[in-house]
Amino acid sequence: MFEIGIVQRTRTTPFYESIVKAGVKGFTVYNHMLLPTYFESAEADYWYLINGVSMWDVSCERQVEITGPDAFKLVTMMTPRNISKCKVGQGKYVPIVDHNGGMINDPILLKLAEDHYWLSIADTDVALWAKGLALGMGLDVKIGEPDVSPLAVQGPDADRVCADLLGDWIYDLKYFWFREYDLDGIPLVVQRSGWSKQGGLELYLRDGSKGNELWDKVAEAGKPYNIKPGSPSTIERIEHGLFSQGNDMTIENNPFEIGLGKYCAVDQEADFIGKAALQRIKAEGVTQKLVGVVLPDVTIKGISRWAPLTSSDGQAAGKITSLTYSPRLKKTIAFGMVPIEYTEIGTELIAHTDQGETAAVVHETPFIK
Ligand code: THG
Repeated sequence: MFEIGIVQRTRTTPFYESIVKAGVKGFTVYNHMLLPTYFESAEADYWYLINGVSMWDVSCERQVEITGPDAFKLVTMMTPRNISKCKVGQGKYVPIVDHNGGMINDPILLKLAEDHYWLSIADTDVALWAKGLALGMGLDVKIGEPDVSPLAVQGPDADRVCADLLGDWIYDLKYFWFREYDLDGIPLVVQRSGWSKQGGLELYLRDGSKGNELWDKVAEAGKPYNIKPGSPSTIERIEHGLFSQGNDMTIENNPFEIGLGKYCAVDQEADFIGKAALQRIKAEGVTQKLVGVVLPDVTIKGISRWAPLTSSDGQAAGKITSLTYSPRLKKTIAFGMVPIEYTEIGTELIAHTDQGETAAVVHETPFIK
């Protein structure tokens, strides 16, 4: 194999020393920052998440901070989701689209005050988009990337670890709601969230100099529960139907194609970028859709590039966007972006993977409920 050079452009995280000590074995780059990919092995890490609890350095979930008198106006303009009733202390999953309705990002919005918002972003440069919009619209806002780095605690035992560390109040947090908390001088925002369906919280560290201190405290609180270092699990997220910007969707896709139509209030009173395009797409229907796919004849652990799909009579039929072997289902599962005529459950397609040609059958998502 080869090495990827790490320079200033590829930022390290406040937890870097700790994850190296914990035995991180691989990284990817996300929002120009290192994101651990695995510690023991992808599958061992997955089982710790499913059966217990794991802690993830997800500093790369960067915050785009929008403050100022016109902050609410700008955030409203940036998403098709109706956020008019979002309360201070509440978070919401908010797709961001361009004027064609193309997916730019799918962050979580955190409303810290009436004039103070964070967009906890996936891997595209939302701050630049926000700055361009603010400039073009003549809005009175400040946009920046604050010193905030999330540490996720995920798994069936995650709440117990966090309750031992932070207090029983964490049980009262509803999904995507958050509270500010000072942990012995470590400033945090604690939210019920995280990129898995195993439950848990994310601790947004607000002082990067205290990353290793926070890591140690979580690891210590997690000891009785056998907490392990981990990272967002490709296996778990495909099993449960969590889609990834840049993999399962790009700016070429609209939210209706990827099942995010339910977050698009195209007829809301407020104006937003992409409104006319999404109204038209909703009325006309989509030409392709993201579907589940099962590859019954092979055991493939993953693909690094989109794999073409064809129909049984040799027509182009889209592509596989993400793939994994599921240890719980004991089969290879995937997502595919497929022309609408091939999206019916049970449709038999052919996948052209880098490991050969194989059958691919359209399946509902999530694979595991
Ligand atoms: N946590 C934080 N920031 C993030 C992510 C995160 N930024 C990058 C990426 N993940 C953003 N994308 C998502 C995608 C899905 C979800 C959260 C962030 C998610 N979805 C639930 C689901 O699909 O079932 C619930 C959505 C809902 O119905 O409201 O959790 O993970 N801080």
